[in-house]
Amino acid sequence: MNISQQNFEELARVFCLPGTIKSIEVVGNGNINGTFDITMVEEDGKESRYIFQKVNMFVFKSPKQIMSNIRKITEHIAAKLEAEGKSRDGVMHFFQRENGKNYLVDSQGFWRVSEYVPNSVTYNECDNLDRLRSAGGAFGKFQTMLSDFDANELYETIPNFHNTRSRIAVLMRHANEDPCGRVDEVQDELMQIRKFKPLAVRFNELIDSQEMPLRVTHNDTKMNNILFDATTGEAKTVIDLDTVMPGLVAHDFGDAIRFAANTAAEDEPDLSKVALDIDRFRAFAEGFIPAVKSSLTAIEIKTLALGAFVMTVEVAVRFLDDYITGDQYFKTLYRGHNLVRARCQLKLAQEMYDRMGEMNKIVAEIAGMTF
Ligand code: GN1
Ligand code: MG
Repeated sequence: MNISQQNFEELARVFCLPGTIKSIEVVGNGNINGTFDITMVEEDGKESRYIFQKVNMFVFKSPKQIMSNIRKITEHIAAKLEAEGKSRDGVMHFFQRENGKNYLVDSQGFWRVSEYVPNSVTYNECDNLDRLRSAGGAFGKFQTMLSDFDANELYETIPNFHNTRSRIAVLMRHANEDPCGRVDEVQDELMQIRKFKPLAVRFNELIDSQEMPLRVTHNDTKMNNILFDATTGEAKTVIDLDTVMPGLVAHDFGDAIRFAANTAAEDEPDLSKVALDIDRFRAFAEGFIPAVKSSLTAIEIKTLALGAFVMTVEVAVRFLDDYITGDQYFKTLYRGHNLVRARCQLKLAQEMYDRMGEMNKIVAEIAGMTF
């Protein structure tokens, strides 16, 4: 990506930000978009920070639709926070241009600019149980805030995003086509996915039979998609709103567990380090379940732990699919990175499969239910 200081100066001007750019830092957390932390300084020396983001148009085919979704969602949440007398820092804020648009398309791509939430910090490490509990509360609260939001108002930003059955079908089709000659080396992984499939498509069945309601969900609940207050350690803002669309609460719970309750990083090559940390599972669940419980049906609660397994298999499928089709979707740092990620996720999924009973017991206990 060849973006010059001049490009950023131009963006700052278009989004009506005062001052000149003092520094530009690349934020390396996400696997999809390009994110930059920009500090601007005004004539009187006043400094302000902003987040500039270049949206990945290979992944998001209609970024204008994302920005329309985001505008509606953030306005909905901001109104609720205001009614509760809470700070607006609890929801992201995007800047508008003079013409009212909250994005700009230039020769480099699709850009948006958001406020930097003061004194905030993100974490990739998930070993602090209090922090996990707080993260669970924040994602749960986010879900509850949107429980009265009409899903028909939202575009489906990535069709079939958490359609596990379709994700597996696409992978198997690409495995037959073998476009990059990489399928020979992934036979064990494909076999494991075939073994997991009957349980991994359980949500498809429950949606098809209308036993499970679709809600407005976040759909990308990694720990690093939360801003924490650097002083108090409390989770304060849920970020990365690109995939907010109709989904299952179990997807949000499950994806968060997939990332946070892994004893290793999502792309750990040494599989002996990869395991399910049940204390972390419990801590996140202790934050999440009380925040969502009152609006959920019994089956939604009973399938939360299953969500962890399903989301872990699903992302393994996505990483493996990206590997065999030439690493076009996720950012990769080295050849084989997506395969390493897929193997790590499959190891974790196996752990979850083996320990489903333990996870369910904890959910039942926290929810005060028997199942
Ligand atoms: C991507 O952008 P980021 O890093 O928050 C991906 C998620 C995956 C995740 C795996 C739009 O999230 O679905 O679970 O990587 N986002 C999109 O790390 O595909
Ligand atoms: Mg992210």
